[in-house]
Amino acid sequence: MLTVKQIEEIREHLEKAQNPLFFFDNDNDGLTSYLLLSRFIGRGKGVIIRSFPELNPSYYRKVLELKSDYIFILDKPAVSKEFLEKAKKDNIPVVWIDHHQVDPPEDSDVYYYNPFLNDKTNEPVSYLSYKIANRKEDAWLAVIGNISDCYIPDFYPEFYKTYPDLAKESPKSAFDLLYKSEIGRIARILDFSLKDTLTNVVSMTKFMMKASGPMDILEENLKTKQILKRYNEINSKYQALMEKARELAGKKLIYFQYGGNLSLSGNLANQLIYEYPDKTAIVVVYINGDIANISLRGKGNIRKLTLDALSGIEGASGGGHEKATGAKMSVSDLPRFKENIDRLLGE
Ligand SMILES: [Mn+2]
Repeated sequence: MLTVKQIEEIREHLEKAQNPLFFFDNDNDGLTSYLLLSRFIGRGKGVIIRSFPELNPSYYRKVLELKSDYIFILDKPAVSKEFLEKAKKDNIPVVWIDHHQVDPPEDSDVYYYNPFLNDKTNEPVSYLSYKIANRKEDAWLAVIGNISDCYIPDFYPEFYKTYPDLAKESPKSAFDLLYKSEIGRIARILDFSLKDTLTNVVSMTKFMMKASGPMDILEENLKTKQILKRYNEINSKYQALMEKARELAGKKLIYFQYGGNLSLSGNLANQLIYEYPDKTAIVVVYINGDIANISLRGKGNIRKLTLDALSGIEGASGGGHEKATGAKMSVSDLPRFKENIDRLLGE
């Protein structure tokens, strides 16, 4: 966890910022972190990060365009040096809050916060953001971000008291809520709406900035129409992919590969490990052009497995948490990667 002093420091940065720009990871943890912090100060613009694995320097354009005086980076494990240098040159403070298992940035001028560096814990950034903002009325947003990142927060019982119809009194796990409750369905709706066009993501975040509770998302009206439409479209494709992936379940491994223009590998990998908790490894490969983006889950040390399977593959990158990682490589290296996985699992 972050220390009380660190939480207070972040609060001070937020209060100082007159026109902050929040760059957030393109998932529910990133989204709700941005919403929690921005709702707390009642100002700030948000930009979803779609570059992987780094926050690209091209995103700096937004800082100039919006004349931001502060940069917050949420739930992104890597930021390009060039981006940080540009901010430094323009004298714009960078506050970077993350929870991945990574080394701190080399540049000591960055205000960097990561619970992993304190005590090896990795509470979601939306959990940290909730503790920073400390607005009880926004607990539902934090719960959405937390369960999407496989975490049940200590304030869950209070949330349950407010919204008993949307949740479970004693969930078996965070994913039990994500896949088997109404608040989980709302989280999945938001997650898929993050995969919409940039214009639609911007209107969704504007809507979410004012939303007063989780039911606002389910209510069909002009503002939610596109969010629900996008969810239904993606969900039907997603369910078809889940069907195919289930058929590939081996003894220790599920190795599933698909293509197209919609990246769902993280979502698929999460649901597969929820449905198949005994598999040593779940590997979901998303192919887009020459690039393969891979999501890995499993019951052992998946971080080690990922890094071992990548060793010797030039230009490949990857990392993440002990139980959940991502990797990226050229499609031509996939056979070698698959071989490595098989060898490491002894299949
Ligand atoms: Mn994330």
